[in-house]
Amino acid sequence: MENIEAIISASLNEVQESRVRDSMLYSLTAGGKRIRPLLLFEVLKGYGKDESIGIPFARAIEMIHTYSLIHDDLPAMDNDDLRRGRPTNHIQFDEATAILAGDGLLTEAFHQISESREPADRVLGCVGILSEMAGPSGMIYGQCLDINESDQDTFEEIRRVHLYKTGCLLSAPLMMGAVLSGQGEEIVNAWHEVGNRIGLAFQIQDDILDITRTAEDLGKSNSDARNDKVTVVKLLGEEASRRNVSELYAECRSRMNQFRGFDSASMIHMVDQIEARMK
Ligand code: GRG
Repeated sequence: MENIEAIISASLNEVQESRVRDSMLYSLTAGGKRIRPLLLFEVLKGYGKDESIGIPFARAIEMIHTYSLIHDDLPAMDNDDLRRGRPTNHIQFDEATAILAGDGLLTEAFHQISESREPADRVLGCVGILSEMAGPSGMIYGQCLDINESDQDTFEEIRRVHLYKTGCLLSAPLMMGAVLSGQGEEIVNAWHEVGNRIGLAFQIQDDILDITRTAEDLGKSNSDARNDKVTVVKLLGEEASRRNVSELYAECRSRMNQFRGFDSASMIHMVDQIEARMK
């Protein structure tokens, strides 16, 4: 299989040339960490499947993630001007094009999945998971809670925002990988639980990085600090937050070790890398 950058960059090769395609490609190829597609490939690898069957789904998840970042950066949302080390999409292009680029990435994601030649019940299972995790009962619900500050006073309320806004899109590739590997509902739900923990830990890490690293290091502006948002780190303090992150990743490793027929070595290596991330 080609490397992840080649796979993601080729996603829009068949799309009509236009300003909106340029704008989609600008953000899609801006050098994200590619954690979500890599998680999908790790699940397939662990179950001994040919990783290349995951390509349409890996592209789809990265497209949806990229669309969410483009829309999140818009003036009507966080109004950020730096993302992945570059001007945000609406700064580089314009607001209308950035909205269309997000819409285009979201729609094209499901077109990519339609190209899969895996058994139809598995493909359909993935469509159900991805649309639920990205949609109004998943990431969009999280974003809806996030833009309403009255929903974020307590630790539990903040965790709920993280679970939906961040966790759902990290659970989706794990769950899709399990479905494509022929796992049943119970195991797919168990992967969802792993994704929830990665999501919570990932977001707390993000909040720690926001106060310990510069915008230049991170390649993105820190609108949470600008908007004086309540975060887990502000509520618990940095030390307790770091402990919480370690505990959550330890739980993930332990759960991954318990999946029958799953060789967890490579996935656990990836979890170690996510835990050590500096951006
Ligand atoms: C606006 C539809 C809509 C949804 C917004 C995902 C999201 C919901 C907003 C993005 C802002 C944000 C801080 C989300 C939390 C998840 C998160 C930490 C995203 C950044 O993911 P990384 O670190 O980014 O994987 P890269 O750039 O590496 O891909």
